[in-house]
Amino acid sequence: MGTFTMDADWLSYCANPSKPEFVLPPGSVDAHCHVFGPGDQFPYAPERKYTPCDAGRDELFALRDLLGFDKNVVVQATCHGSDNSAMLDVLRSSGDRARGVASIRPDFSSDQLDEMHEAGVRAVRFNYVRRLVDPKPDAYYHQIVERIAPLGWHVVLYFEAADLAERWNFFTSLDSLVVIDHMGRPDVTKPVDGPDFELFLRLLREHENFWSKVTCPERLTVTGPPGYDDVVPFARKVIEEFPDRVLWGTDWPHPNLKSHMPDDGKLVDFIPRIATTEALQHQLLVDNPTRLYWKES
Ligand code: 0GY
Repeated sequence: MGTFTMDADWLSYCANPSKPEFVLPPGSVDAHCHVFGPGDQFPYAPERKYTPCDAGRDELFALRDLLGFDKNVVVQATCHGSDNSAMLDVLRSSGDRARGVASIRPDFSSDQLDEMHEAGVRAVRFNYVRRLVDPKPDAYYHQIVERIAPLGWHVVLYFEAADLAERWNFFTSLDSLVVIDHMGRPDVTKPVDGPDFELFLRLLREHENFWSKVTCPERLTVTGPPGYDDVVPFARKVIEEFPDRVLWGTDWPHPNLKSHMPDDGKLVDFIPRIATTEALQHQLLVDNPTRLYWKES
């Protein structure tokens, strides 16, 4: 077990986030966040592509309470590889207020998967972003799909907009529920009704098992904070067309941001700009994530 030095250009999460003006409805779920380490307790993976600042469960729970969320869905971060210990520790410490999205390998035993399920894991993530992981062939993911089928887990996909056409056949062959991270990372300098984003919308229109996270304005924006105005039409479009298949999350502690680090309170204040009615907000923040992650199993 060693000590780790974060990357020289790493931006740490906002140390003193503001209390949001937007009051989250009771039962709201932060459906996309991570923990990093702490590295001396949960070492970072040798094959990682970045070394972050530590950002552990106590900080995550404090943020949850400050922002007014009731629950978290913790997505295994690539800096921990397929060692899910830090994420599982959050789930086990949460008093049933956290669920997990794991990163697994086909050689995980059934006992290991059962234990993860017991702790609150409900999905696996397939990551196609090359700056985060080395690509794997479809056959590798097919093996994982077979492993998780008996548990009823779903699949979370993280890919760049340009990957969608190339991976279309594999993605649409998945018959589990599938959640796409960050709206498939659209290029928000392009028109919302242009061919690239239309392909993404078509995926959701033609495949009712596909959901989308309407997350990460801070990651997708080109015009920048505080308004993230360029991201608004994209997120609004997805929420209004698929109100019962969208999720929202902070993405705390915001890995690999280079331009700025958001104040998480201000990120919450972004929500009413993209979910513009109380009914849409309730679906996005409460009904959808609760149905997906806290259903009886
Ligand atoms: C995100 C985005 C990123 C990183 C990860 O697991 C990860 O390392 O997801 C990224 O760098 O775009 O969803 O947090």
